[in-house]
Formats: sequence, structure tokens, C-alpha cells
Amino acid sequence: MPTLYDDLLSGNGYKVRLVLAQLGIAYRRVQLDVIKRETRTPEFLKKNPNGRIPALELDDGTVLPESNAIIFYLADGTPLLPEDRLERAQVLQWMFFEQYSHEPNIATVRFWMHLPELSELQKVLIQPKREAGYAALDVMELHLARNDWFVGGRYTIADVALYAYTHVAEEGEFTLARYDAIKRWFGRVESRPGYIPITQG
Ligand SMILES: N[C@@H](CCC(=O)N[C@@H](CS)C(=O)NCC(=O)O)C(=O)O
Repeated sequence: MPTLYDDLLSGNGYKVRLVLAQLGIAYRRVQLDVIKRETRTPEFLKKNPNGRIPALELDDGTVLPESNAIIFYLADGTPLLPEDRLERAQVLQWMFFEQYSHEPNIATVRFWMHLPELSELQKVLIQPKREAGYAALDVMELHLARNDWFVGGRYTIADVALYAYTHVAEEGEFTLARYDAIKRWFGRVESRPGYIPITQG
């Protein structure tokens, strides 16, 4: 049975929990508190030298970090990842977009809101990150105004990757008021079989 190193606060961890739940895969979950820096212990750094969760430890001891790599691995051969060559590339297209244009802005600002206080650098960076976060939401809104899902007309791990931090963006004080297509897509994601909320371990 695989072991997931995770933190219930983490949207990156939630991507993996959601896919595991929807695929009905049994697993062990180890909670590491990122605010208490429990991912930076010598013991965990041996598993993931990058000191971050999520990381999935497979039965043979291989440790796979990076949320989008983990869900790609889990979803391969299931309806959550298309077989078509172009559609697989489009899934990756949205997952790279998530990691470059979305998560470093929306997830980071949300995380900062959970800290007792911001550093001077964080105070400077928060406004540009907020603007870049809204730019990513605009791109999603444009796509979802014309499409029910991100790739191939059906629910895939591209939706999982983007849903994880978008649906909690308001915790980072992003307003979703003008994003009607995104809010309708939330409803579609939340009605998929096996859906679990971010708070569920
Ligand atoms: N690109 C990575 C990002 C992982 C990441 O930033 N994890 C955060 C929690 S969401 C973490 O472990 N932070 C603890 C630290 O940096 O010490 C992924 O998608 O998995």
C-alpha cells in the first residue's frame, strides 16, 4: 500500500488525495505540518531532498514527489488521463500552466494568509503575486466560458490540478465574484463520483 506524505492545508497534497479517492486506491497518509517545518527534518529530506510535500512512497520504496507527477502516474491507464497523444500533451499543458502561472501566485498568497505575520519581502511580493493570480484566473475563465472541462470534453487530472487551489482562492483574499464560468465548473467538479473536500484526509 502506498504512503502519502501530506498536509491537510496543502492543495498540492489535496490533488493526490482526490485522485486516490476517485480511483479507489487504498493508502496510508502521513501528516507533516509545513508551518512547523516538519518537511525539513533530516528524516524526511532523505525521502524528498526538496523538503516538500506531497510525496508518494510506493511499495518498492521509490519516493515520487511533485503533485502533478504523482497524479499523472496514478491516473495513467484510467479515464482521468486520456490515451490520445495530443490530449495527453494538453493535460500537461494545463498542469505546467498551473505550476508556473497559477500555483506560485494563488497558492502562495493563500499560504501567506495562514502565517502569523508577513516578512518584509512577502509584503513587497504580495501585490504582484495577486495580479499574476488574477491573470491566471482570467485565462481559466476564458477557457471555461467555452468548454466544460480543460481537455477533451471530459474530467481529467488537468481539472484536478487546477481545481485544487482555485476553489480555495478566496482564503487568499482573491475574489471570484466575476468568474462565473469558473464557479459553474466548481459545481461540475464537485459532482464527480468519489469527490472529497480538501479537509478530508
Ligand atoms: N511543485 C510542488 C510544490 C510542493 C510544495 O510547495 N509543497 C509545500 C506545501 S503545498 C511544502 O511542502 N512546503 C514546505 C516547505 O517548503 O518547507 C508540487 O506541486 O508538489
